[in-house]
Amino acid sequence: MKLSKSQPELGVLDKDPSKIKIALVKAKFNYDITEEMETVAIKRLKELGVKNISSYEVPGSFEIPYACKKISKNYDAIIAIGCIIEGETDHYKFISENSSIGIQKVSIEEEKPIIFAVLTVKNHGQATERIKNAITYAENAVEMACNF
Ligand code: DLZ
Repeated sequence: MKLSKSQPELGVLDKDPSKIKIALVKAKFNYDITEEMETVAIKRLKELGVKNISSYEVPGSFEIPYACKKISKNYDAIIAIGCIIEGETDHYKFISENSSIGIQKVSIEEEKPIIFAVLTVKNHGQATERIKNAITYAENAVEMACNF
């Protein structure tokens, strides 16, 4: 049986991926997850022909929108990587809401594609299972940078 894919293959690209500039902004909180996601994303970007790749680190997912705003003019797309694990306090809610809304706000304000690669999960196991999603996030960044 053929497994269904959540997304179709990367379509036609209007630009050559070797000409685009991509930045990754990665939260250090839950570093074992975010570092691995960064590695997976960079590998996929290189497979797709992207040559100009820069990485930035911020303390946690809450700081991602600000960093994206500061660097956005220098890149064709940004991949925002974070991992927010639900705890026993409301911190999870505040960080995930502000991170997601902040990223979208910066993306629209700066007219820059920012890929939302921030995991919001209940536990470490769920986060580990989703590290591979970074492949799709890399593809999303290339598609948006090349076609818009
Ligand atoms: C403080 C905090 C907590 C409790 N949990 C997370 C998390 O699960 N994921 C994440 O990326 N960051 C977390 N942080 C850190 C905040 O994002 C932020 O760095 C601090 O509140 C300082 O502004």
